[in-house]
Amino acid sequence: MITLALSKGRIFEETAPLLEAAGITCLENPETSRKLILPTNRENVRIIIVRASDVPTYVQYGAADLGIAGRDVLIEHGGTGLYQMLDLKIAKCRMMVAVPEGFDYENAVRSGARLRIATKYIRTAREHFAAKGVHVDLIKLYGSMELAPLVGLSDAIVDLVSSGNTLKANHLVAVEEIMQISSRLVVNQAALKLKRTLIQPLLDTFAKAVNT
Ligand code: PRT
Ligand code: MG
Repeated sequence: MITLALSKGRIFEETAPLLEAAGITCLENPETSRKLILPTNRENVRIIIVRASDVPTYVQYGAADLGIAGRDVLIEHGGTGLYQMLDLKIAKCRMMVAVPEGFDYENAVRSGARLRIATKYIRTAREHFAAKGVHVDLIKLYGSMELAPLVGLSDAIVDLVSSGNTLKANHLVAVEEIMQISSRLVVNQAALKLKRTLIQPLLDTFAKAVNT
């Protein structure tokens, strides 16, 4: 049996066609089903539905053999116990620094001001500003970072941007790109050795599906 950890929403939706290419169909819709372990048409493959940021943890401990998670999530997790096998080029977005319209970010950076940054991505933000030599106070949030500068919790945010509509609706502007994000297939290191005959064909079809 191989177990694949996915989060519902965009990652599940964008993974489904790759799974189809590998001949795997999930037999239940995670958006409507309350089940957390979903069967597939292949009796030796099952899918577990977990929170996006929990995917690497399930794979790290071998509770799932494989998982799909954003580069953002993998960086925050640290990658212990994981092989990062494949960039699936799905769920693409950019990790950005954003500030309220009218806030002079360049000037704040140049003048050496200490910046308060609200983010869910503490590790990524810390490394980014350390590399720039900017002093920051990081404020950890779990969601809706966009609100923080509007109510005076922070000067800026570090968050993911795809269409840019959320920033625009909240009168924020992106001022710096930290990195490009896409989702990666990760594999438990022990599972890759012990279940190679089951896992390798899946990796091969995924790789082929990504590049077509
Ligand atoms: O939602 P939940 O709190 O359970 O967890 P999650 O937000 O981590 O999960 P999910 O399913 O929303 O995101 C899973 C992965 O999708 C992330 O880890 C990213 O790698 C990737 N991804 C791609 C995104 C986006 N695009 C994205 N736009 N994740 C989040 N967003 C959010 C962003 O944080 C912001 O609030 O969408 C908003 C901005 O979108 P635009 O289109 O208005 O710019
Ligand atoms: Mg989300």
